[in-house]
Amino acid sequence: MSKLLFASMMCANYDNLKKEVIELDKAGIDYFHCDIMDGEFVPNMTMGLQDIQSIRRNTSKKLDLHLMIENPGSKIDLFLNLGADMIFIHPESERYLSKTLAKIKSKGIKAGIAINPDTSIEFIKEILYLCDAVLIMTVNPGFAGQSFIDYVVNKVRKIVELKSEYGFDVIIDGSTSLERIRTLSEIGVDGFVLGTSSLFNKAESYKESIEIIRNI
Ligand code: S6P
Ligand code: MG
Repeated sequence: MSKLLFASMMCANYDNLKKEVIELDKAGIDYFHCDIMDGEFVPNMTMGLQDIQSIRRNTSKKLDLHLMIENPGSKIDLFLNLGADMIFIHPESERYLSKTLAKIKSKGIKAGIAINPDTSIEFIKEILYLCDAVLIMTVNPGFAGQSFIDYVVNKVRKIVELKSEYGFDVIIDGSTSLERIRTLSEIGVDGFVLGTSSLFNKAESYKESIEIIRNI
């Protein structure tokens, strides 16, 4: 089964960001996943606008932004001209979801929602028809290297069942080990954000790791 693979760029080596981007591109990654945090919605800060611009300059592959910030709608203009192909906002921090999703789409950018482990399907159902993708967090957002939260799998199954009715892709973000990628692919998940659990800080090269993941 073909899977969309997203490289979680907050896990990259920033001493050599350009080299990292070129290697991941050559290794066959589909998306460069950029985690943007504000220290408010999540207790951490990671990538900034200049990091995204640098990545954009060095690859023609797709790039997505995962905005873990308060009131993304009030800052969305900052992110619309960076060359992103897809932008995820969190419904937990946005009062005007449909308005912000529509604004993203009006620029020809795919729009998606990212949902925390504890966010219910009922909470998001109304706006699923506007989503090109749903990014399901299987860790609490903010940090790499956390443990997978098992109870989210039940929700993943239910969201996958809604895919054909609403027409969105389901992507998993958080602790996506090879074993998890295998079981979640079987359920019908379309893509995975790859961080320290399966791509970065490994003995294998990016090319070797991506080949292993594609062959699952
Ligand atoms: C975390 C962020 C993610 C992480 C990724 C790290 O808030 O949204 O994209 O970078 O989950 O992966 P791992 O394999 O270290 O958990
Ligand atoms: Mg992310």
